[in-house]
Amino acid sequence: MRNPLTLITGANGQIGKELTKALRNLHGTESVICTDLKPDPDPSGPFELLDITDINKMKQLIGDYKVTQIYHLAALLSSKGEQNPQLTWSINFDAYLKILNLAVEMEIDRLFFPSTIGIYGPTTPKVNTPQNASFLPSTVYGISKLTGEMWGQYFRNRYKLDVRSIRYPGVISYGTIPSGGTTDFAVEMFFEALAKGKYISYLLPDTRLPMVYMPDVINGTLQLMNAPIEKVSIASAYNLAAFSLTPASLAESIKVHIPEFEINYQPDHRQAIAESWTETIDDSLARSDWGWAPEYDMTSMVQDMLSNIRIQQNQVS
Ligand code: VAH
Repeated sequence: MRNPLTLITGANGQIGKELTKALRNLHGTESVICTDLKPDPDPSGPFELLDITDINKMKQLIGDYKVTQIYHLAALLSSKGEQNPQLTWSINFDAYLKILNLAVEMEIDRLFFPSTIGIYGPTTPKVNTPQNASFLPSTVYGISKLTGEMWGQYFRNRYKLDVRSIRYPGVISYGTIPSGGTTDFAVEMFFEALAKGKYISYLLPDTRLPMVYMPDVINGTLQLMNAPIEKVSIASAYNLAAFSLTPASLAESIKVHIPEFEINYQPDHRQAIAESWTETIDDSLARSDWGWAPEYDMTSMVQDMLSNIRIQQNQVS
């Protein structure tokens, strides 16, 4: 494969910011072109405004920068996506199908598509969710991502486009606070515990969800993208997770470090979304195909989150 010149959509987001750092460390700042709908207040390298529904602008950027690989992260997440289903479909799917066609036309070497545990639904086995099962997602976010998975597999089979994808569980990180998701509580809780000593959870205490810590997300994503194609047995999307937690178990883990921390519960519309997903995942195919092996469990993640948020806040103050 040619020396990668990477274009990232949704680069200002929770995963985009961290992936940008990792790719620029690997390949050099100028080899990663970040794009997003809004300006990056703190760009660390090439940045272009891009509305991903503007496929002509994307084609122009790919040509201008001689892009060889794309990480297409731009999307509306599960909770925000329900506020405007038609817009969510337009952004999360219609735009993606145009990008798949553009990737073939522009002979892109490799394309990453983030899928999600949001593709699981009420008929999906809740424990040790298999790689293949009944998937009837209840959100437009999940429907758009499941459809995207199937089109990615089709473009690999029909047009030999090298599409790679992971079903991300809830992603926990300290660099960028996520928004519009159902798993955002697992990030918000840390910041509120440190700032106010209390948190009101929008999910019930025993709502168990699969999670992964950002360093493992980045390492796993790059492992998949750098794996020899013969190791990538599927182009739909790999199940992946590191640990599962509930709002109550995460609160208990935080209390080990902040004994005075208090949590209360006021479930909202996101409770039904969370209950439509699953609790634990079988990610054995990712482990056997390309060596997925998370380093962080909940205990080590909590320790790392709290210490890094404290460092971040001392730097700001
Ligand atoms: C969301 N964080 O909550 C995203 C994710 C597994 C959930 O896709 O919508």
